Amino acid sequence: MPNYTTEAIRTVALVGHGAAGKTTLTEALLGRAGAIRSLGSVERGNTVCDFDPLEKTYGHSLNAALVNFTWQDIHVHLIDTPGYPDFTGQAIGALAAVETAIVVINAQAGIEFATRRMMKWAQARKLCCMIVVNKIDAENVDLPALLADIQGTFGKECLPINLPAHAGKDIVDCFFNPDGESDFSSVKAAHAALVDQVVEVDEALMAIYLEQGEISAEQLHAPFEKALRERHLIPVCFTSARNGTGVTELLDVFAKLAPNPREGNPPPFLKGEGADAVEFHAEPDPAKHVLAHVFKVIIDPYVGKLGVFRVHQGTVRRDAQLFVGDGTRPFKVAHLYLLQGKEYVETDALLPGDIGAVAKVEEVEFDAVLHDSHDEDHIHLRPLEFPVPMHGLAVETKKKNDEQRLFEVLHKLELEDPCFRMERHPNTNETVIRALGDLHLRTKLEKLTQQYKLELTTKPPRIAYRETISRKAEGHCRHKKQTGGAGQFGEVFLRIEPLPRGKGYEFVDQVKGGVIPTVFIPAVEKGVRMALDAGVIAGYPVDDLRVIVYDGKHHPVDSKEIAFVSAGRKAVIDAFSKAGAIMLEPIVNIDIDAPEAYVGDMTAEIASKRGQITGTEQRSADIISTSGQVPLAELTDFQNRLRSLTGGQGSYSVEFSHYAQVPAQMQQQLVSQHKVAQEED
Ligand SMILES: Nc1nc2c(ncn2[C@@H]2O[C@H](COP(=O)(O)OP(=O)(O)O)[C@@H](O)[C@H]2O)c(=O)[nH]1
Ligand SMILES: [Mg+2]
Repeated sequence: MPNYTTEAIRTVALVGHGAAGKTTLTEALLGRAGAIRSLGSVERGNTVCDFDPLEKTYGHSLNAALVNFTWQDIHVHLIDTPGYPDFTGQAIGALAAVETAIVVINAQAGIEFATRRMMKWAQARKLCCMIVVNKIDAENVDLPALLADIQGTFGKECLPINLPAHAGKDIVDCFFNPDGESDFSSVKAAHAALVDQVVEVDEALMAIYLEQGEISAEQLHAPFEKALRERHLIPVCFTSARNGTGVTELLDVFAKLAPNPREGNPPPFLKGEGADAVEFHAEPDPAKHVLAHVFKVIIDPYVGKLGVFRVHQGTVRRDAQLFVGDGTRPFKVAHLYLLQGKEYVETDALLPGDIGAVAKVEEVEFDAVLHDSHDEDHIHLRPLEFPVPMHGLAVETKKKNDEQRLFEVLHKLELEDPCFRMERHPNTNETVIRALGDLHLRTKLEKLTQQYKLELTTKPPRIAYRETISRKAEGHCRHKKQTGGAGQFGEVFLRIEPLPRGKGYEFVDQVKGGVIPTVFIPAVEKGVRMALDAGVIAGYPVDDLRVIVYDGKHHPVDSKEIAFVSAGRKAVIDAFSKAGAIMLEPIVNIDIDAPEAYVGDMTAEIASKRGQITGTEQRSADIISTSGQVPLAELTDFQNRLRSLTGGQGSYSVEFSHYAQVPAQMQQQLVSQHKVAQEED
């Protein structure tokens, strides 16, 4: 059994914009706590957290990495997350595993895009938040101005819990110290502001404070945690990860002030499915049934599949039997690990609050709940909201034999990353991978080629156009072949009618008197489907139409399935040619978030893309969201366009809305492209 208790555990995730210094700070914390002997650096590519070869190549984090260390008998689980927007999914997953989100701000760059974004995600999950201002050693840093900016953006409840002193060489505590020297503001003022803020959540304590004028740190502890939980307080700390200033003080903040698993907001579990689901409170009691949540899956080339989980209730022991979700067969925890960067360290038991991993369990998936009793079936965490991957690329293996392996590997990558998706488009015969941005896609491709040795070609994915008709029409085909031996005969009369948008395809058999024998009707439909799936005018599947077969002829000897397949196919093509064929394209809802100054550019951008603006909305202090509808075909390369328009400060999301008719000129283009392609074949 562990020689510590749940009360001695702290769980924190470092989040924030890229290059704020999260990975370096993690290294410094590990060093100061004595968990590593020498400090690595991001530049040399030898930090504990950026161990992936691709992270070394790019010089920044691509994955969430876990470490743990002990400081003054307190066990800290820390998750270092990537700040680059393409890898947000990793950071969001990590938020499901911790009590405290630590938003790291680069003192030199100030509040950045991902700073805001991560603060928003952390608040949405009701986490306790802290801010660490890092790089206080750097040049051109104006800390008082930054602090004012932080308070202006995230609220007056952002209060310094320590302050730089002696020209940034030291950090002084302002919570336990009522007075002292500091470089700006004053310890006394900061202390008073903290106490004032904390007692506001506890009326009885407020009365004592008003009466006595001072209050002990012990008395403040419980209301301090309450203020964190209620977001009535966001402590701000200062560090230089590079030269170690403030690192010990930050460890002290973890140990003395960060919430333990009983003090944070309870994880938002739900029991039951859909609308019937009710809130469920896990209790961080080691003696109760086990309840753990898998917030990350790693496919390790040597160890296999690892499910990384946070224990919320009960004790997970090696050799225990655990269920995955509603699964009926338990698995045995053959190996139980603590993660230290790329190292897996075996352990025997994990308590509520601990973060660890199980290996080689096929059923374990991202977001799965692990438990040891059927009482805990149907429990899941309130779903995490991830950005939807829309950035697509069509991939194909150079060797035909590799195709199956490509699907398997892509499936693995999907399991690892909730913001990565694979789609198969049987109609266009394309495998499309989707991710959050260019770099995200590129890292996946590199993994496919380098780690899995797949040779690939890529191209932009085809837009999923559709064909349909605008009026009723009749079609006919008499299929007849008499070349020596047995002949082929089948004749089909049919009618096609347009259906409303989104109604798909209907097939109606109105043949009377067995002129086409019932056994051959499926053959007629098969032929019809072949034509419609392949597309008639431009090679895209046909949608929104009804096909009514009403007459035909057969021959007692020469009628065969193949004859009716062929007749059905040609009859429907015949009808299509008279039915005013039109083409449809996918329209998406788009939301673009950008600083206020760019709103004009954003509306102009949507308008120039055959789009329509549906509204604008204030998202936060200076971020405006512009919404509209745009044809998906217009959004190829929009990511790069937005990046250059807004200097990287814009983000967007799209979701499918509906199909709409393409302009006549585009239709002509698509039809002639198809003709050229067919002639080449
Ligand atoms: N001057 C200075 N540079 C730092 C500090 N912390 C990190 N850096 C540098 O900032 C860059 C980004 O650091 P990194 O830890 O990768 O940031 P992350 O993207 O937030 O993980 C690296 O070049 C670090 O050496 C600091 O406290 N002071
Ligand atoms: Mg990093």
